[in-house]
Amino acid sequence: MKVSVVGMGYVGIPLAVVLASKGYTVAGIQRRSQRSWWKISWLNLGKSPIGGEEPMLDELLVDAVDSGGFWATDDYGEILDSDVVVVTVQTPVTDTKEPDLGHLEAACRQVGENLSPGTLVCLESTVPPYTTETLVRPVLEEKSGLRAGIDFNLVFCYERVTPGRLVENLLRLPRIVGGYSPVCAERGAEFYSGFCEAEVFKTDLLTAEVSKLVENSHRDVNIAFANEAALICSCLGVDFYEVREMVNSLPLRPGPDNPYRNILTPGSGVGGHCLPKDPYLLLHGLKKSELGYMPKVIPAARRVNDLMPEVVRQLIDEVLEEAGRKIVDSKIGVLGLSYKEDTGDPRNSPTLRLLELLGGSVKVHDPYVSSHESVKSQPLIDTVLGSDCLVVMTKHSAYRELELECIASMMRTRTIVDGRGLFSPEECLENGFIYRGVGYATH
Ligand code: SAJ
Repeated sequence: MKVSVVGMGYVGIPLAVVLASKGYTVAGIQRRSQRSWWKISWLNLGKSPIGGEEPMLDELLVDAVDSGGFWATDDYGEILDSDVVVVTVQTPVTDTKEPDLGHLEAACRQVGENLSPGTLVCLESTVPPYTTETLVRPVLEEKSGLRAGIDFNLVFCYERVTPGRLVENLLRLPRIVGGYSPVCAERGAEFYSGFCEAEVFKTDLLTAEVSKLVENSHRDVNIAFANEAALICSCLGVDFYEVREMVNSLPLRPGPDNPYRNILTPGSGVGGHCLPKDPYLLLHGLKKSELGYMPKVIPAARRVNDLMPEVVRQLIDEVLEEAGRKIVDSKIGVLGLSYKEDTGDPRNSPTLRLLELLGGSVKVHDPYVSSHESVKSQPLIDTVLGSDCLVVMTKHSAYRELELECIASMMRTRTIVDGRGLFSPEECLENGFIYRGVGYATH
Protein backbone atom coordinates (compact mmCIF):
# COMPACT_ATOMS: atom_id res chain seq x y z
CA MET A 1 0.00 0.00 0.00
CA LYS A 2 1.35 3.47 -0.86
CA VAL A 3 0.82 6.36 1.55
CA SER A 4 1.58 10.03 0.96
CA VAL A 5 2.18 12.04 4.16
CA VAL A 6 1.79 15.78 3.60
CA GLY A 7 3.84 17.93 6.02
CA MET A 8 7.20 16.72 7.31
CA GLY A 9 7.02 17.92 10.90
CA TYR A 10 6.65 16.45 14.43
CA VAL A 11 3.58 14.54 13.32
CA GLY A 12 4.35 13.63 9.69
CA ILE A 13 7.92 12.37 10.04
CA PRO A 14 7.32 9.79 12.81
CA LEU A 15 4.17 8.61 11.01
CA ALA A 16 6.05 8.22 7.70
CA VAL A 17 8.92 6.19 9.18
CA VAL A 18 6.62 4.00 11.29
CA LEU A 19 4.52 3.23 8.20
CA ALA A 20 7.67 2.43 6.21
CA SER A 21 8.83 0.11 9.00
CA LYS A 22 5.50 -1.74 8.67
CA GLY A 23 6.08 -2.30 4.94
CA TYR A 24 4.10 0.58 3.47
CA THR A 25 5.62 2.63 0.63
CA VAL A 26 5.70 6.21 1.90
CA ALA A 27 6.23 9.55 0.14
CA GLY A 28 6.85 12.40 2.58
CA ILE A 29 5.61 15.55 0.83
CA GLN A 30 7.10 18.83 2.03
CA ARG A 31 6.56 22.14 0.24
CA ARG A 32 9.72 24.13 -0.42
CA SER A 33 8.83 26.87 2.08
CA GLN A 34 11.39 29.35 3.34
CA ARG A 35 11.38 27.65 6.73
CA SER A 36 11.28 23.99 5.79
CA TRP A 37 12.68 23.38 2.30
CA TRP A 38 15.94 22.01 3.77
CA LYS A 39 14.08 19.12 5.46
CA ILE A 40 13.66 17.36 2.11
CA SER A 41 17.37 16.80 1.52
CA TRP A 42 18.03 16.11 5.21
CA LEU A 43 15.37 13.44 5.33
CA ASN A 44 16.63 11.77 2.13
CA LEU A 45 20.05 11.58 3.77
CA GLY A 46 18.40 9.76 6.69
CA LYS A 47 18.85 12.75 9.02
CA SER A 48 15.98 13.81 11.27
CA PRO A 49 15.20 17.56 11.43
CA ILE A 50 13.54 17.00 14.82
CA GLY A 51 15.72 18.00 17.81
CA GLY A 52 15.78 16.50 21.30
CA GLU A 53 15.79 12.85 22.39
CA GLU A 54 13.43 10.83 20.21
CA PRO A 55 13.83 7.09 20.94
CA MET A 56 13.63 4.86 17.83
CA LEU A 57 13.07 7.76 15.40
CA ASP A 58 16.61 8.07 14.01
CA GLU A 59 17.09 4.36 13.33
CA LEU A 60 13.60 4.00 11.84
CA LEU A 61 14.35 6.92 9.52
CA VAL A 62 17.71 5.51 8.36
CA ASP A 63 16.15 2.06 7.77
CA ALA A 64 13.20 3.58 5.90
CA VAL A 65 15.44 5.61 3.58
CA ASP A 66 17.98 2.79 3.04
CA SER A 67 15.21 0.30 2.22
CA GLY A 68 13.59 2.74 -0.22
CA GLY A 69 10.38 2.51 1.79
CA PHE A 70 10.36 6.25 2.46
CA TRP A 71 11.53 9.30 0.57
CA ALA A 72 10.87 13.03 0.95
CA THR A 73 9.82 15.20 -1.98
CA ASP A 74 8.07 18.43 -2.88
CA ASP A 75 6.08 16.67 -5.62
CA TYR A 76 2.37 16.38 -4.81
CA GLY A 77 2.13 14.14 -7.89
CA GLU A 78 3.07 11.29 -5.55
CA ILE A 79 -0.57 11.40 -4.42
CA LEU A 80 -1.88 10.25 -7.82
CA ASP A 81 -1.08 6.57 -7.17
CA SER A 82 -1.39 6.69 -3.37
CA ASP A 83 -3.96 4.56 -1.57
CA VAL A 84 -3.91 6.87 1.46
CA VAL A 85 -3.04 10.55 1.95
CA VAL A 86 -2.42 11.84 5.48
CA VAL A 87 -2.38 15.62 5.97
CA THR A 88 -0.24 16.73 8.93
CA VAL A 89 0.44 20.41 8.21
CA GLN A 90 0.59 23.05 10.93
CA THR A 91 -2.54 24.91 12.07
CA PRO A 92 -1.27 27.80 14.21
CA VAL A 93 -3.28 30.65 15.71
CA THR A 94 -2.59 34.33 14.95
CA ASP A 95 -1.48 36.88 17.57
CA THR A 96 -5.17 37.59 18.15
CA LYS A 97 -5.70 33.83 18.76
CA GLU A 98 -7.66 33.35 15.51
CA PRO A 99 -7.01 30.06 13.67
CA ASP A 100 -4.65 30.39 10.70
CA LEU A 101 -5.79 27.62 8.31
CA GLY A 102 -3.88 28.98 5.32
CA HIS A 103 -1.29 26.18 5.33
CA LEU A 104 -4.06 23.58 5.57
CA GLU A 105 -6.10 25.08 2.76
CA ALA A 106 -3.04 25.31 0.47
CA ALA A 107 -2.19 21.67 1.19
CA CYS A 108 -5.79 20.54 0.53
CA ARG A 109 -5.80 22.33 -2.82
CA GLN A 110 -2.67 20.44 -3.86
CA VAL A 111 -4.06 17.15 -2.55
CA GLY A 112 -7.33 17.72 -4.42
CA GLU A 113 -5.54 18.38 -7.69
CA ASN A 114 -3.82 14.99 -7.45
CA LEU A 115 -6.59 12.94 -5.85
CA SER A 116 -7.62 9.67 -7.49
CA PRO A 117 -10.88 7.77 -6.93
CA GLY A 118 -10.81 5.29 -4.05
CA THR A 119 -8.19 7.18 -2.03
CA LEU A 120 -8.52 7.54 1.75
CA VAL A 121 -7.75 11.10 2.92
CA CYS A 122 -6.89 11.45 6.63
CA LEU A 123 -6.62 14.86 8.29
CA GLU A 124 -4.46 14.77 11.47
CA SER A 125 -3.84 18.48 11.97
CA THR A 126 -5.67 19.97 14.94
CA VAL A 127 -8.51 22.15 13.62
CA PRO A 128 -11.44 24.19 14.94
CA PRO A 129 -14.75 22.28 15.05
CA TYR A 130 -16.51 21.92 11.62
CA THR A 131 -13.25 22.46 9.65
CA THR A 132 -13.04 19.02 8.00
CA GLU A 133 -16.65 19.33 6.80
CA THR A 134 -16.70 22.99 5.82
CA LEU A 135 -13.15 23.63 4.58
CA VAL A 136 -11.27 20.41 3.80
CA ARG A 137 -14.11 18.52 2.08
CA PRO A 138 -15.22 21.36 -0.27
CA VAL A 139 -11.64 22.14 -1.33
CA LEU A 140 -10.86 18.47 -2.04
CA GLU A 141 -14.12 18.01 -3.98
CA GLU A 142 -13.73 21.21 -5.99
CA LYS A 143 -10.12 20.53 -6.98
CA SER A 144 -10.63 16.84 -7.73
CA GLY A 145 -14.15 16.78 -9.12
CA LEU A 146 -14.64 13.77 -6.81
CA ARG A 147 -17.24 13.44 -4.01
CA ALA A 148 -16.36 12.67 -0.39
CA GLY A 149 -17.92 9.46 0.89
CA ILE A 150 -18.61 8.31 -2.67
CA ASP A 151 -15.46 8.66 -4.81
CA PHE A 152 -12.95 9.05 -1.97
CA ASN A 153 -13.00 8.49 1.77
CA LEU A 154 -12.43 11.32 4.26
CA VAL A 155 -11.61 11.02 7.98
CA PHE A 156 -10.29 13.23 10.78
CA CYS A 157 -7.95 11.33 13.10
CA TYR A 158 -6.15 13.60 15.53
CA GLU A 159 -2.50 13.14 16.43
CA ARG A 160 -1.47 12.45 20.03
CA VAL A 161 2.21 13.21 19.66
CA THR A 162 4.41 14.29 22.52
CA PRO A 163 7.97 15.48 21.90
CA GLY A 164 10.24 12.88 23.48
CA ARG A 165 7.76 10.08 22.78
CA LEU A 166 6.88 10.67 19.10
CA VAL A 167 7.23 7.05 17.94
CA GLU A 168 5.99 5.42 21.16
CA ASN A 169 2.78 7.48 21.20
CA LEU A 170 2.11 6.58 17.55
CA LEU A 171 2.38 2.88 18.28
CA ARG A 172 0.76 2.68 21.71
CA LEU A 173 -1.86 5.40 22.18
CA PRO A 174 -5.48 4.80 21.13
CA ARG A 175 -6.73 6.67 18.06
CA ILE A 176 -10.07 8.39 17.38
CA VAL A 177 -11.21 8.14 13.75
CA GLY A 178 -14.01 10.54 12.75
CA GLY A 179 -15.53 9.61 9.37
CA TYR A 180 -17.38 11.80 6.85
CA SER A 181 -19.62 8.76 6.66
CA PRO A 182 -19.71 5.42 8.51
CA VAL A 183 -18.02 3.78 5.53
CA CYS A 184 -15.26 6.42 5.68
CA ALA A 185 -14.83 5.77 9.41
CA GLU A 186 -14.55 2.04 8.70
CA ARG A 187 -11.87 2.58 6.04
CA GLY A 188 -10.02 4.96 8.30
CA ALA A 189 -10.11 2.56 11.25
CA GLU A 190 -8.74 -0.22 9.04
CA PHE A 191 -5.81 1.99 8.06
CA TYR A 192 -4.90 3.13 11.58
CA SER A 193 -5.32 -0.39 12.99
CA GLY A 194 -2.63 -1.44 10.53
CA PHE A 195 0.09 0.10 12.67
CA CYS A 196 -1.53 1.25 15.94
CA GLU A 197 -1.24 -1.38 18.69
CA ALA A 198 -3.93 0.27 20.84
CA GLU A 199 -7.69 0.57 20.36
CA VAL A 200 -9.00 2.56 17.39
CA PHE A 201 -12.36 4.25 18.04
CA LYS A 202 -14.83 5.25 15.28
CA THR A 203 -17.06 8.30 15.39
CA ASP A 204 -18.15 11.22 13.20
CA LEU A 205 -15.98 14.12 12.01
CA LEU A 206 -17.23 16.76 14.46
CA THR A 207 -17.04 14.53 17.53
CA ALA A 208 -13.45 13.65 16.66
CA GLU A 209 -12.47 17.29 16.08
CA VAL A 210 -14.03 18.36 19.40
CA SER A 211 -12.47 15.39 21.28
CA LYS A 212 -8.97 16.55 20.40
CA LEU A 213 -9.62 20.12 21.52
CA VAL A 214 -11.35 19.06 24.74
CA GLU A 215 -8.52 16.60 25.46
CA ASN A 216 -5.91 19.36 25.34
CA SER A 217 -8.06 22.05 26.94
CA HIS A 218 -8.59 19.64 29.84
CA ARG A 219 -4.84 19.37 30.31
CA ASP A 220 -4.36 23.14 30.07
CA VAL A 221 -7.04 23.70 32.75
CA ASN A 222 -5.44 21.08 35.01
CA ILE A 223 -2.03 22.69 34.69
CA ALA A 224 -3.63 26.07 35.43
CA PHE A 225 -5.21 24.56 38.54
CA ALA A 226 -1.77 23.43 39.75
CA ASN A 227 -0.36 26.89 39.02
CA GLU A 228 -3.19 28.69 40.81
CA ALA A 229 -3.07 26.33 43.80
CA ALA A 230 0.69 26.97 43.99
CA LEU A 231 0.18 30.74 43.97
CA ILE A 232 -2.46 30.45 46.69
CA CYS A 233 -0.18 28.24 48.82
CA SER A 234 2.69 30.70 48.42
CA CYS A 235 0.47 33.55 49.61
CA LEU A 236 -0.65 31.45 52.59
CA GLY A 237 2.95 30.51 53.44
CA VAL A 238 2.34 26.80 52.70
CA ASP A 239 4.58 24.62 50.54
CA PHE A 240 2.42 23.61 47.57
CA TYR A 241 4.46 20.44 46.90
CA GLU A 242 3.64 19.18 50.38
CA VAL A 243 -0.05 19.96 49.88
CA ARG A 244 0.06 18.21 46.48
CA GLU A 245 1.62 15.12 48.04
CA MET A 246 -1.13 15.01 50.69
CA VAL A 247 -3.96 15.45 48.17
CA ASN A 248 -2.54 13.01 45.61
CA SER A 249 -2.41 10.34 48.34
CA LEU A 250 -6.05 9.54 47.54
CA PRO A 251 -6.04 6.04 46.05
CA LEU A 252 -6.71 5.24 42.40
CA ARG A 253 -9.81 3.04 42.73
CA PRO A 254 -11.53 2.25 39.42
CA GLY A 255 -15.26 2.84 39.45
CA PRO A 256 -17.67 5.76 39.76
CA ASP A 257 -16.74 6.60 43.35
CA ASN A 258 -13.04 6.83 42.54
CA PRO A 259 -11.66 9.47 44.98
CA TYR A 260 -8.41 9.68 43.01
CA ARG A 261 -6.80 13.10 42.51
CA ASN A 262 -3.92 13.90 40.20
CA ILE A 263 -2.84 17.46 40.78
CA LEU A 264 -0.25 18.26 38.12
CA THR A 265 2.94 20.26 38.63
CA PRO A 266 3.07 24.07 38.77
CA GLY A 267 5.75 25.70 36.69
CA SER A 268 7.19 28.65 34.83
CA GLY A 269 4.49 28.47 32.17
CA VAL A 270 2.84 26.40 29.42
CA GLY A 271 4.46 26.29 25.98
CA GLY A 272 4.55 24.01 22.97
CA HIS A 273 2.57 23.43 19.82
CA CYS A 274 -0.64 22.17 21.45
CA LEU A 275 -1.81 23.67 24.70
CA PRO A 276 -1.26 27.37 24.03
CA LYS A 277 -3.50 27.23 20.95
CA ASP A 278 -5.94 24.32 21.13
CA PRO A 279 -8.26 25.95 23.70
CA TYR A 280 -8.66 28.92 21.34
CA LEU A 281 -9.48 26.60 18.44
CA LEU A 282 -12.19 24.99 20.59
CA LEU A 283 -13.70 28.35 21.56
CA HIS A 284 -13.55 29.51 17.94
CA GLY A 285 -15.95 26.73 17.08
CA LEU A 286 -18.55 28.22 19.44
CA LYS A 287 -18.82 31.26 17.18
CA LYS A 288 -20.61 29.03 14.67
CA SER A 289 -23.17 27.78 17.18
CA GLU A 290 -26.17 29.88 18.20
CA LEU A 291 -26.29 28.41 21.71
CA GLY A 292 -24.39 31.38 23.09
CA TYR A 293 -22.73 29.89 26.17
CA MET A 294 -19.64 32.00 26.88
CA PRO A 295 -16.83 29.80 28.30
CA LYS A 296 -15.21 30.98 31.55
CA VAL A 297 -12.96 28.23 32.92
CA ILE A 298 -10.97 27.51 29.75
CA PRO A 299 -10.10 31.15 28.93
CA ALA A 300 -9.26 31.83 32.59
CA ALA A 301 -6.92 28.82 32.63
CA ARG A 302 -5.09 30.21 29.60
CA ARG A 303 -4.66 33.52 31.42
CA VAL A 304 -3.28 31.82 34.54
CA ASN A 305 -0.78 29.74 32.55
CA ASP A 306 0.33 32.77 30.55
CA LEU A 307 0.84 34.63 33.83
CA MET A 308 3.56 32.24 35.07
CA PRO A 309 6.56 33.85 33.31
CA GLU A 310 5.52 37.10 35.04
CA VAL A 311 5.45 35.24 38.37
CA VAL A 312 9.01 34.06 37.68
CA ARG A 313 10.05 37.61 36.91
CA GLN A 314 8.54 38.77 40.19
CA LEU A 315 10.52 36.08 42.03
CA ILE A 316 13.71 37.27 40.32
CA ASP A 317 12.94 40.79 41.54
CA GLU A 318 12.47 39.44 45.07
CA VAL A 319 15.70 37.43 45.33
CA LEU A 320 17.81 40.20 43.82
CA GLU A 321 16.25 42.80 46.12
CA GLU A 322 17.02 40.56 49.10
CA ALA A 323 20.61 40.44 47.81
CA GLY A 324 20.63 44.21 47.55
CA ARG A 325 20.55 44.26 43.74
CA LYS A 326 18.21 45.29 40.94
CA ILE A 327 17.48 43.36 37.75
CA VAL A 328 18.70 46.22 35.62
CA ASP A 329 22.27 46.00 36.97
CA SER A 330 22.44 42.23 37.37
CA LYS A 331 23.56 39.33 35.20
CA ILE A 332 20.88 36.68 34.91
CA GLY A 333 21.50 33.10 33.78
CA VAL A 334 18.46 31.21 32.44
CA LEU A 335 18.45 27.40 32.27
CA GLY A 336 16.17 26.14 29.48
CA LEU A 337 14.88 27.58 26.20
CA SER A 338 12.82 24.54 25.14
CA TYR A 339 9.17 24.55 26.28
CA LYS A 340 9.49 21.06 27.73
CA GLU A 341 12.16 18.99 29.48
CA ASP A 342 14.46 16.82 27.35
CA THR A 343 13.05 18.12 24.07
CA GLY A 344 14.49 20.61 21.57
CA ASP A 345 11.27 22.46 20.78
CA PRO A 346 11.28 26.16 21.71
CA ARG A 347 7.87 26.97 20.19
CA ASN A 348 5.79 29.18 22.49
CA SER A 349 8.34 28.54 25.22
CA PRO A 350 7.68 30.43 28.49
CA THR A 351 11.37 31.39 28.39
CA LEU A 352 10.70 33.56 25.32
CA ARG A 353 8.07 35.47 27.31
CA LEU A 354 10.40 35.77 30.33
CA LEU A 355 13.15 37.24 28.13
CA GLU A 356 10.69 39.87 26.90
CA LEU A 357 9.97 40.77 30.53
CA LEU A 358 13.62 40.85 31.62
CA GLY A 359 15.64 42.95 29.21
CA GLY A 360 19.10 43.65 30.66
CA SER A 361 22.01 41.22 30.66
CA VAL A 362 20.57 37.73 30.31
CA LYS A 363 22.27 34.54 29.08
CA VAL A 364 20.27 31.44 28.21
CA HIS A 365 21.52 27.83 28.10
CA ASP A 366 19.69 24.87 26.59
CA PRO A 367 21.25 21.46 25.84
CA TYR A 368 18.91 20.88 22.88
CA VAL A 369 18.17 24.31 21.39
CA SER A 370 21.17 26.15 19.91
CA SER A 371 19.15 29.20 18.88
CA HIS A 372 15.58 30.34 18.30
CA GLU A 373 14.49 33.64 16.76
CA SER A 374 16.87 36.24 18.27
CA VAL A 375 17.90 34.05 21.21
CA LYS A 376 21.23 32.19 21.07
CA SER A 377 21.94 29.43 23.58
CA GLN A 378 25.21 30.04 25.50
CA PRO A 379 27.56 27.46 27.01
CA LEU A 380 26.46 26.46 30.52
CA ILE A 381 29.69 27.85 32.06
CA ASP A 382 29.14 31.27 30.48
CA THR A 383 25.51 31.29 31.60
CA VAL A 384 26.41 30.63 35.25
CA LEU A 385 29.83 32.29 35.65
CA GLY A 386 29.61 35.71 37.26
CA SER A 387 25.81 35.72 37.28
CA ASP A 388 23.68 37.22 40.05
CA CYS A 389 20.63 35.01 39.58
CA LEU A 390 20.13 31.53 38.14
CA VAL A 391 16.62 30.89 36.79
CA VAL A 392 15.34 27.36 36.07
CA MET A 393 12.78 27.52 33.25
CA THR A 394 13.00 23.97 31.84
CA LYS A 395 13.58 20.83 33.87
CA HIS A 396 16.06 19.14 31.49
CA SER A 397 17.48 15.93 33.02
CA ALA A 398 20.97 17.31 32.29
CA TYR A 399 20.41 19.94 35.02
CA ARG A 400 19.94 17.31 37.72
CA GLU A 401 23.71 16.76 37.79
CA LEU A 402 24.42 20.41 38.61
CA GLU A 403 26.43 20.69 41.83
CA LEU A 404 25.02 23.55 43.92
CA GLU A 405 28.33 24.02 45.72
CA CYS A 406 30.11 24.40 42.37
CA ILE A 407 27.45 26.78 41.03
CA ALA A 408 27.66 28.89 44.20
CA SER A 409 31.40 29.33 43.70
CA MET A 410 30.88 30.46 40.08
CA MET A 411 28.19 33.05 40.68
CA ARG A 412 28.77 36.66 41.69
CA THR A 413 25.58 36.68 43.77
CA ARG A 414 24.02 33.48 45.07
CA THR A 415 20.33 33.66 44.16
CA ILE A 416 18.19 30.99 42.52
CA VAL A 417 14.64 31.15 41.11
CA ASP A 418 13.38 27.64 40.45
CA GLY A 419 10.49 27.61 37.99
CA ARG A 420 10.26 23.83 37.73
CA GLY A 421 10.93 22.37 41.18
CA LEU A 422 14.36 21.19 39.96
CA PHE A 423 16.45 21.93 43.06
CA SER A 424 15.81 21.08 46.70
CA PRO A 425 15.10 24.39 48.50
CA GLU A 426 16.82 23.10 51.63
CA GLU A 427 20.00 22.26 49.70
CA CYS A 428 19.98 25.70 48.07
CA LEU A 429 19.67 27.42 51.45
CA GLU A 430 22.44 25.17 52.87
CA ASN A 431 24.70 26.39 50.05
CA GLY A 432 24.04 30.01 50.90
CA PHE A 433 21.58 30.78 48.12
CA ILE A 434 18.65 33.15 48.40
CA TYR A 435 15.95 30.86 47.01
CA ARG A 436 12.49 31.30 45.53
CA GLY A 437 10.48 28.68 43.68
CA VAL A 438 7.05 28.43 42.03
CA GLY A 439 4.98 26.69 44.71
CA TYR A 440 7.61 27.10 47.44
CA ALA A 441 6.54 28.83 50.65
CA THR A 442 8.99 31.63 51.42
CA HIS A 443 7.35 32.90 54.61
N1 SAJ B 1 3.42 21.59 32.03
C1 SAJ B 1 3.32 22.09 33.34
N2 SAJ B 1 2.87 21.27 34.32
C2 SAJ B 1 2.51 19.98 34.08
C3 SAJ B 1 2.61 19.49 32.75
C4 SAJ B 1 3.06 20.31 31.74
O1 SAJ B 1 3.64 23.26 33.59
O2 SAJ B 1 2.12 19.29 35.02
C5 SAJ B 1 3.89 22.47 30.96
C6 SAJ B 1 5.14 21.94 30.27
O3 SAJ B 1 6.30 22.42 30.90
C7 SAJ B 1 5.00 22.51 28.87
C8 SAJ B 1 3.49 22.59 28.67
O4 SAJ B 1 2.89 22.53 29.97
O5 SAJ B 1 5.51 23.81 28.80
C9 SAJ B 1 2.92 21.48 27.81
O6 SAJ B 1 3.40 20.28 28.35
P1 SAJ B 1 2.73 18.85 27.95
O7 SAJ B 1 3.30 17.81 28.81
O8 SAJ B 1 1.26 18.99 27.89
O9 SAJ B 1 3.37 18.57 26.54
P2 SAJ B 1 2.80 18.77 25.11
O10 SAJ B 1 2.56 20.18 24.75
O11 SAJ B 1 3.69 17.98 24.22
O12 SAJ B 1 1.38 18.07 25.23
C10 SAJ B 1 1.18 16.88 24.61
C11 SAJ B 1 -0.28 16.80 24.45
N3 SAJ B 1 -0.54 15.63 23.67
C12 SAJ B 1 -1.10 15.78 22.49
O13 SAJ B 1 -1.44 16.84 22.04
C13 SAJ B 1 -1.31 14.55 21.76
C14 SAJ B 1 -0.96 16.66 25.79
O14 SAJ B 1 -2.36 16.51 25.61
C15 SAJ B 1 -0.45 15.45 26.47
O15 SAJ B 1 -1.08 15.30 27.73
C16 SAJ B 1 1.05 15.64 26.69
O16 SAJ B 1 1.66 15.78 25.39
C17 SAJ B 1 1.57 14.36 27.33
O17 SAJ B 1 1.44 14.28 28.57
O18 SAJ B 1 1.98 13.49 26.62
